[in-house]
Amino acid sequence: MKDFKKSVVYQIYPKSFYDSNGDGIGDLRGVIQKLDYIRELGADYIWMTPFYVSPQKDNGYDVANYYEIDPRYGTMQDFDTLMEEARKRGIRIMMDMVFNHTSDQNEWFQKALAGDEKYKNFYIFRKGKEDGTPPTNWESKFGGSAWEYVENLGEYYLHLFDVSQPDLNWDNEEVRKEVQNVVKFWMKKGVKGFRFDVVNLISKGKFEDDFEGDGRRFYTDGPNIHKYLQELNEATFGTDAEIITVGEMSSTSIENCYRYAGAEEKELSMVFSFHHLKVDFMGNEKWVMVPFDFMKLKNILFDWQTKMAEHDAWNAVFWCNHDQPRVVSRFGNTKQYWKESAKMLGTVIHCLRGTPYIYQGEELGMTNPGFREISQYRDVESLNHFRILQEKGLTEENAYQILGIHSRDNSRTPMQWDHSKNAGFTTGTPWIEVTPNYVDINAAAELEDEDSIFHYYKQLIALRKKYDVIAYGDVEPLAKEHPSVFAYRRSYKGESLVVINNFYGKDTTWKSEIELKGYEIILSNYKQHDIENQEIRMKPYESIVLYRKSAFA
Ligand code: TEU
Ligand code: CA
Repeated sequence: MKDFKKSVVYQIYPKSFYDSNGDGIGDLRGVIQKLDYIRELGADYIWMTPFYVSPQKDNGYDVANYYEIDPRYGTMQDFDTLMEEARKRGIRIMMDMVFNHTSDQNEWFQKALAGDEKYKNFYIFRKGKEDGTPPTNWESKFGGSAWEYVENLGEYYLHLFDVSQPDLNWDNEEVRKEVQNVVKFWMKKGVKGFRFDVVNLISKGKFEDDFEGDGRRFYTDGPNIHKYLQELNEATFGTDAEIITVGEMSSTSIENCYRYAGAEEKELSMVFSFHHLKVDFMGNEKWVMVPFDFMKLKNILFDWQTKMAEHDAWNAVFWCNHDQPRVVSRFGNTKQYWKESAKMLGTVIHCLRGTPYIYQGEELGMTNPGFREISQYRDVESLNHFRILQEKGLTEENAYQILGIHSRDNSRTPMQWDHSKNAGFTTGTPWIEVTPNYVDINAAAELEDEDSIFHYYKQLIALRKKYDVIAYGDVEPLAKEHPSVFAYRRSYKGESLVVINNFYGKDTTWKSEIELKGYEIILSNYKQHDIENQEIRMKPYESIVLYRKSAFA
């Protein structure tokens, strides 16, 4: 049995991973062909974003049929082969379960639209206000109203995401049973991991106008959320101790996460939270251009680290996924210190308390693509906000700059396999353009180079397996007030680990508040170090991981 505290998850966005048949779209056979690459890296699980039948309005997060594979990605036979080939390599598959909403093409929604009462009650239909406006003033997370009017029913339906993604009504027991059946179906196929998409939004509270925000306070971590998760756990994955689960928690509170991911609670193994990835927002507003706030980043991560530990609850730790820009472009340096900063960012995350997630290409230091034209963008959220920003009065140029920083397409460009045409991703025309720097930044080159970011990530994964303190240790923030150093100590049964990182491209000095005698360096992105007594002079983006084992444990 795998221990999720010792495990690392590698995230694959199948559409952009590897195309096996030249149609420009990555597919399951492509994933099979690259399993040895993931084994080489050393990841234990592969989380794959959705590849069920879907019109792809939101790249698969709009599910039309939960029981079948979209032909673009392959067949059920390909899926079975993938499971088998992964198993042979000691890798497990984690499926993405999208249960807050379905696609409007899902047969349940089609029946609802046709007026079938049973299926209307699978979704959230409401009459408009007397003046004909939507039931509440809530905003969709992808822009515009969260309600869509259906002429022939004379009612609106709720969609927290795209208009093509109607929200399911979890207060209807039949919906909860249907969802359980989906999980059971994939469990029977041998799936040992589940990621639940925006699962803390499933229990809607009161349908009231929000005069303080966009409506999220009425449906986030809603009234029956813990009950519904416990019920799902008990009826499905809770019966198999080998299964690990992670819930994606949108705008959640830490108090709720103690329960979602608490060792004693029967809900989920761990949670993704996003507060640390809003440090380059203005409040909740993502579509702005502001430098990231390092002190805020540090405080949020430390806060979650220490409080989740106090409550015996478990974090997923990560910088990147298919919704986030590339971290080296965001918090690192893509020019002079590309390699150093990518390694430093990896160190910060992988030595924290929690299960690390690596998003495809992060282990290569892939960057944002630098798109300049709206025709290069594919993401529904980006396309909507490009329009909304200009409606708000921003110039087109400004809108491009903001998209260039925050668009989800920044992470969705094809995986950079080698320096051949299209980065070796496809022999056809890729569904989204390749980032031009693939000629230098690619897997083939990094596999060859012992000093590459790839090999550094490989070491980070190996260290977690080797040292219990990384998997199980307590966390203690260090250098809290330092304006550029991110440091912490981990401790476990006489082992201790001190992780020190310079988050910026300038030299800096830190005088450690703890005794550093007796430690050895087990990992660093530099060969030379300048440590004298308690004083550490650090080079740009330098990372040092120190380890000590006490003889008296
Ligand atoms: O994302 C949830 C979510 O709210 C954000 O990631 C969102 O995409 C963005 O931050 C808004 O600015 C999940 C999936 O990961 C995402 O790909 C889906 O589009 C979304 O749910 C809907 O299923
Ligand atoms: Ca293909």
